[in-house]
Amino acid sequence: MALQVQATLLPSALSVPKKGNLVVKEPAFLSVSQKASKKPSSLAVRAQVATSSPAPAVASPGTSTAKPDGKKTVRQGVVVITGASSGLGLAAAKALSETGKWHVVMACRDFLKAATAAKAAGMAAGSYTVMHLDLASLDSVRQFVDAFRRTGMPLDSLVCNAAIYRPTARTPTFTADGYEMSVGVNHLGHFLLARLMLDDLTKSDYPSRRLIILGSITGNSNTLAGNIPPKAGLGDLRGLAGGLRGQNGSAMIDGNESFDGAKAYKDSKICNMLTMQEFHRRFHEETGITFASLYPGCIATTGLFREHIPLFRLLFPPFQRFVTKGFVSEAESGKRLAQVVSDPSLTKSGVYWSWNKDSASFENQLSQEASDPEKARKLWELSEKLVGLA
Ligand code: LMG
Ligand code: NDP
Ligand code: PMR
Repeated sequence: MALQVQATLLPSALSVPKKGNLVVKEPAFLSVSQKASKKPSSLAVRAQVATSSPAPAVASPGTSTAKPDGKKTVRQGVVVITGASSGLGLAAAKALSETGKWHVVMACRDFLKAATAAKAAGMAAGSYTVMHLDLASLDSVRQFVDAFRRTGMPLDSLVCNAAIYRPTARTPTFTADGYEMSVGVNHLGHFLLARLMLDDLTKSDYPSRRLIILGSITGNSNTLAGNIPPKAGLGDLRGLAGGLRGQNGSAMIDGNESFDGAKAYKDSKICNMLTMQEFHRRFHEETGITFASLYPGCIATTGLFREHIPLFRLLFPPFQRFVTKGFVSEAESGKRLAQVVSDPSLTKSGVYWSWNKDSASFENQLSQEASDPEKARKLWELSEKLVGLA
């Protein structure tokens, strides 16, 4: 039976609770392993839960272990990165796994793509685990959280990185729950994930626990890039309040009748940056968790632009490299995100990090709208309703 198969795939050092609320209905993530099992490759066998042996050195959640010489070493941290199958997420997963200090849980919608990407990137077996997460389905988000908890791993850092961008779309597409796809995946799926996993972060005994949500320059109208049309803007959030459903109302957050895929993405990035700050206001003092966002630079070569017209995809990297000089490589952006996850100098909470020309990090200024506390509160409350938390 699927659940038993899953259990046998767990690294030996991890345990599955003997009883407890195992999901009766077969969770969506298991169907991936069924699909995977048609292909009897080693990747397919690894599908699902935990990858690779040796098991992650995180089974006993003690903060530190005393060495014979009396010095204490911090245990390996566990970081969950959504959308780690390509671009920034993959580069950060690789950078963190290479330090040996982190076990990376790659939370991805396409299990085989993620497993193949990790191998192709040269990530060492045992340094990562691939798990299924489709942010376009709130059920999948909940199932991911259950599945993660059943591995027994602690959660020390969560990176909400996945995103989709539909630059030329003039009609909306929808998530399983009926919300416009860009905001549904980039904001609402992550909002639910982060809210649920806040508990896990709170329980962690790791010295610095962090929740990181990717922002972007294009959501900030205090920059040139943020003024390229279509400009981001949430208005009074009436479209979100109406449920972002195209048929019975607007699919745009601001309630505009006509759909614009590029704007929907930029709007979702404002939501990401507002959400980070609202988390900070509500939970930083109480939990000590660091909440942060960042603009990693313009990573013009990633899969984010896959739906853009071919001419754009051809010209965008040289344009950013030579004209705006905002270009960064995937590897460099991965190092930047890895810093926000683990650098001891980046523990300040509520910060939107950026990097200067010398690749030095600094606390950047958000636009007025992306730092409006009233809007953040309203966004939080509306989002809670849409994901079923209120
Ligand atoms: C919207 O258009 C679409 O409507 C929407 O559907 C969606 O796709 C959205 O964000 C995505 O884009 C927005 C944009 C389209 O419209 C505008 O920006 C309006 C202004 C248009 C002005 C275009 C002029 C182009 C001139 C570029 C140079 C500006 C440089 C300023 C700084 C100068 C410093 C010296 O705009 C576009 O799509 C334009 C395409 C942008 C990407 C490619 C631009 C190529 C420019 C030249 C490439 C050079 C290659 C490098 C060579 C370097 C050699 C040293
Ligand atoms: P990529 O397209 O390379 O990576 C996006 C990742 O998100 C992929 O792994 C993709 O999975 C995953 N994803 C998409 N939809 C879902 C879903 N429904 N459920 C789970 N995962 C999903 O883009 P980038 O690496 O460029 O983007 C990463 C982050 O960086 C985004 O948050 C983006 O907004 C941000 N960013 C990017 C910039 C850039 O210049 N590229 C600039 C500023 C911010 P799959 O591989 O299966 O498609
Ligand atoms: Mg933009 C001045 C610097 C600068 C920077 C740092 C970016 C980043 N861009 C800049 C300028 C310009 N861009 C200018 C002058 C133009 C007009 C030619 C321009 C156009 C442009 C387009 C059409 N830029 C884009 C697009 C996209 O489709 C990208 C987008 O908006 O995605 C939402 C994009 C981006 N520019 C950036 C960055 C980082 C992006 C990727 C978007 C993101 O993830 O936020």
